[in-house]
Amino acid sequence: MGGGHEDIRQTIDQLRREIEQHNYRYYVLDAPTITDAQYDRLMAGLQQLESEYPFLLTPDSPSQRVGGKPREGFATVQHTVPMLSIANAFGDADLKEFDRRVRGGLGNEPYNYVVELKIDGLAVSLTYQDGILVRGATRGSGATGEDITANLRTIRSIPLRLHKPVDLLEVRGEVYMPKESFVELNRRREERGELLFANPRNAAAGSLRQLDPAVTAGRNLSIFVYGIGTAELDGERLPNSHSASLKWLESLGLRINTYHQLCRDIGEVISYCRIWQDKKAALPYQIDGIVVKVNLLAQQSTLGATMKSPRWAIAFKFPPEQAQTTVRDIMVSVGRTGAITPTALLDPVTVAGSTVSRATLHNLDIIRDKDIRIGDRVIIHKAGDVIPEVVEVLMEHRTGAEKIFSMPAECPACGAEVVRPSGESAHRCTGAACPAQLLEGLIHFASRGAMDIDGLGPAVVTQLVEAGLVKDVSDLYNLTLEQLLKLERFADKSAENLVRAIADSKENPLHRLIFALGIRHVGERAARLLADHFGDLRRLMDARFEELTSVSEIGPKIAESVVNFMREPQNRSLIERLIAQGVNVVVEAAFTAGYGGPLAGKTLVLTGTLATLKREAAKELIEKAGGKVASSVSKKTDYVVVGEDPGSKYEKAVKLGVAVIGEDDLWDLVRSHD
Ligand code: 1X8
Repeated sequence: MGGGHEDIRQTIDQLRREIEQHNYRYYVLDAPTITDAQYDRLMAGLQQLESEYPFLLTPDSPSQRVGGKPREGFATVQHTVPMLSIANAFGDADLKEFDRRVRGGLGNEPYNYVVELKIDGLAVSLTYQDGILVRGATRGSGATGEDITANLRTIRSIPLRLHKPVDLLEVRGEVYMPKESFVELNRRREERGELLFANPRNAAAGSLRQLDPAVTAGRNLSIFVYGIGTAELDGERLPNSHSASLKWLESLGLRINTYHQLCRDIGEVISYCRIWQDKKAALPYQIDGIVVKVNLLAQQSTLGATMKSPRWAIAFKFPPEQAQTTVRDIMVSVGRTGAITPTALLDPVTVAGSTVSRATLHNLDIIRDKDIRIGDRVIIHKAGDVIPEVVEVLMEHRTGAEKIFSMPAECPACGAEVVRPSGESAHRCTGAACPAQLLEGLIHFASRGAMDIDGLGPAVVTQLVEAGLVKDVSDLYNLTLEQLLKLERFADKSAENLVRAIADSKENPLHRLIFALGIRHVGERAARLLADHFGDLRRLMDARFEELTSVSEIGPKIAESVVNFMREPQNRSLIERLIAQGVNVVVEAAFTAGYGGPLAGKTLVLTGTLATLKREAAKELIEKAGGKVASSVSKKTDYVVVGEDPGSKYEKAVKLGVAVIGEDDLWDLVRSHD
């Protein structure tokens, strides 16, 4: 198969290279050269071609990062070279003691150290065979870990293919969640009344432990690679020092942390640790110390390792940053979905480099569990270096004058009743026209990932709402230069830019609009799946629960939420207004899933092992062509697709006189669109 498609193959190949290059620029170099929308278009182009020519699909295609279906558990993998942990140093004395042992071990020959940041994430191992990512595993016990290849493939800074082929390469690195993503993830979870992650490391660990790679894909994880486990390479010489290894790994397209430095002695190491203790708060990811390594690999071998850790490395750990203060009051605020969040107002105190005067208390359960009362003396810290939180109450300071907090019965923004839905930890405002919810909804609509309207942040949105210019998101598209110029802080240029940015957002791909609508439980990934499947917002408006759940990865919770949202007359008329204003509500690709596809209205049943298609891929192929896959054969079945070793479904099809076809016939059907 595949002969006669050389031109298509080349086009697909070039698109893949181009997309991978933009991935590399964006996720590894942090220096993108195209906009998100342009990237989306390239990817849509590739997916379009791949759906028309599924036999040209390969696992290293950038469209295949999220593949496969949820699994039952993770397989165990044996690390060929054990993944050791590094011994800790808690102060200068420990570092000096480490240096004395290194000097003794090397018999007074000269040596250097490399110092690097210790990323607070999860250690993983990546194996490349002939330059292709074949396995990713957790550190686990160090001797054995878990196979999390499918999850690691979704991390865009992990190359699926190295820039140069190396026979065999096993590298180690740290997967982490950027502070900003951690804050955003917890904010969303709080809105939904879900359990919160304590810090970015737990969030990263939880995301990698997902049985469904689609969940991991939505978590914005990244990686820094910092070492080599095994490298086999014919002809070429391998690096002989740690600093040269880092350069080499970088040249292969792997993401290296740029903050590392050669130190001539332990004094320089100690200074480096001091510098980062003060500077670490400014990093976009959390670090918990500095890793110190002897640079020459030959000297590392001489020093060797104990059962637990190498003798040539040590991790300087930063002390945790906490502070004591007093809770003066507890106030509540209202989010986009009406979640009511309590916040402690504190006597100002410095923690991790900044003054803190409030701390989120998340929800009533947490206040009760920690027994936080107004007037309490408390210890606070910053979760993920960012979010001030109360760690614990200093009970020995209790005087008896402290006041117990209770949730208000009415929304502080609109006066509507406050309820606590069963099974949720959040309290919610029930007011449909609550101004606080409107404000948050508008901010979400304009945010990155949603409609991405430059210059329309929280401050401007507040201004627009207070001036009465915007009552729902569709009003944004009626804003005029004259109206903006009357507002404070707007000059000709900024007003023009905002009007243009709002107008430009009309051309956004459909999935951004669906996400921007703020339908509960519909995150960025679900929005993409819905856009791909329905192809037109008008079709999504009338989608039934059954069709929604038939979309792969869309479960009953999301489906129910979409149906409820679309049933609401206010939401329907909002969508009609957006359409009237010319906001794009269709997927541009010509071949939109389901709608008039070659298998539209057809029901197929799969049985047996197909020659080239895995079951999931066959299902996707059929659905992309507009057909449905059912699990059992009935008179309503249009075709039964039969592979090797078919089951009883085949016999039933014959008995009922349902058309029986093979994989080749399926391909023909799918490609038969006029
Ligand atoms: C753990 C870590 C290492 C490095 C950075 N972050 C970590 N969490 C590094 O080498 N730069 S090394 C390491 C380990 O060997 N357990």
